[in-house]
Amino acid sequence: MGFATKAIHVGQEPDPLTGSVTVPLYQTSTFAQEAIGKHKGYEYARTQNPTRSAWERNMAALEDGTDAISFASGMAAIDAIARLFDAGDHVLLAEDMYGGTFRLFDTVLSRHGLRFDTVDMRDLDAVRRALRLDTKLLLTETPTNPLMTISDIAALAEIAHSSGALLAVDNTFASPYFQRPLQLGADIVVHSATKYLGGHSDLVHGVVVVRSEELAERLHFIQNAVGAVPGPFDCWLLLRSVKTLALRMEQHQRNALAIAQLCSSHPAVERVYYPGLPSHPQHELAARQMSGFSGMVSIELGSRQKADRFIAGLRIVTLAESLGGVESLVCHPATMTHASIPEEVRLARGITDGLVRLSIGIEDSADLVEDVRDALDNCR
Ligand code: P1T
Repeated sequence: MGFATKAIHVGQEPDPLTGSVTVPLYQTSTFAQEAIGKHKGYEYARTQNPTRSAWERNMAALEDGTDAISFASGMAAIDAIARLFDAGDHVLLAEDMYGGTFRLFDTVLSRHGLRFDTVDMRDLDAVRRALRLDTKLLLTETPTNPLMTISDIAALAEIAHSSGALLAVDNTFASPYFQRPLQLGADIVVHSATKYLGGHSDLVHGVVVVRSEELAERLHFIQNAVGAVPGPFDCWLLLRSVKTLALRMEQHQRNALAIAQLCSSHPAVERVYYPGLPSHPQHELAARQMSGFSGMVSIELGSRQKADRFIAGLRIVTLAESLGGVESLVCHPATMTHASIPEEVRLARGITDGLVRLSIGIEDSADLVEDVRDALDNCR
């Protein structure tokens, strides 16, 4: 079955009771039981909810996994992955990733005894050197937020497995439409479903997908025991959103390429980060492991003053955190999404005061090109 067919039909079969072609919204906290210990498989909505189960079945199919486990946010999903491990275990994190993920390990999980190091996941020798006997997990993002670096998923899976560790990939930027890490050897995929999966900037949600029954069982246990579960309405919205994921991703990509090309030839831009450009240092790897390059473009303008002028000059693209929605957004990573990273670390990684990140939406391409061109002209 093709991706778009799966997105529309898996877990989304007509309701056997009424024929409703959309999955019913079970907005309930609990389920009536016939007698003590006699029920229809649903007891309490933290543990199971039929709308949530339908969404998890759908998501498992989209990532070519066997099971999905959903959470109240992307951060809750990443936290659940970390809870698979014990105090004293060691995790290798990608150097360049969402600031909130770094903050979770740095300020919360490390207090509970989980140890971690960061490493440039592009450098496979550095990854091998950073492995320790007690390393249990490699967690990478690809493309990364906000510098669009690419991790070689198959190579990292081999390195992780050769030392008995698991590989988890945050697939938020690519979406399962353009990249399926489980097929490339990863053990765990995680998404901030707030982004492309939700697609309309109207919900916060996270989801983990696996292909091992044992991992699925342990993650469902954590989901229920910790309780960072999503509400059924958000799961219902996601079932609706993914029906158009394939169409949306094509348009995100088309528009992003147009913007990346414009920025590449505009004198106000010092550097463009977009894996779909042949000039991206890892374009070949991206083309090998992704079927498209998604809708995120970062640009280096050289100074905070120019970034301010660029952002002030935009009329359609809105200044806001987040990404992956139908509307184009712009963000200043240094003061917004990556503000929790110490300044010297941030600057060393290239997240400068002149870096601006664009989440290119699905508006008319010509309108976006005009908006970004005018704003770039404004900041010279
Ligand atoms: O916001 P939340 O749904 O909890 O997801 C966290 C998260 C995880 N992984 C990646 C790659 C992310 O980009 C995010 C959230 N990112 C933003 C809010 C942002 O603007 O980059």
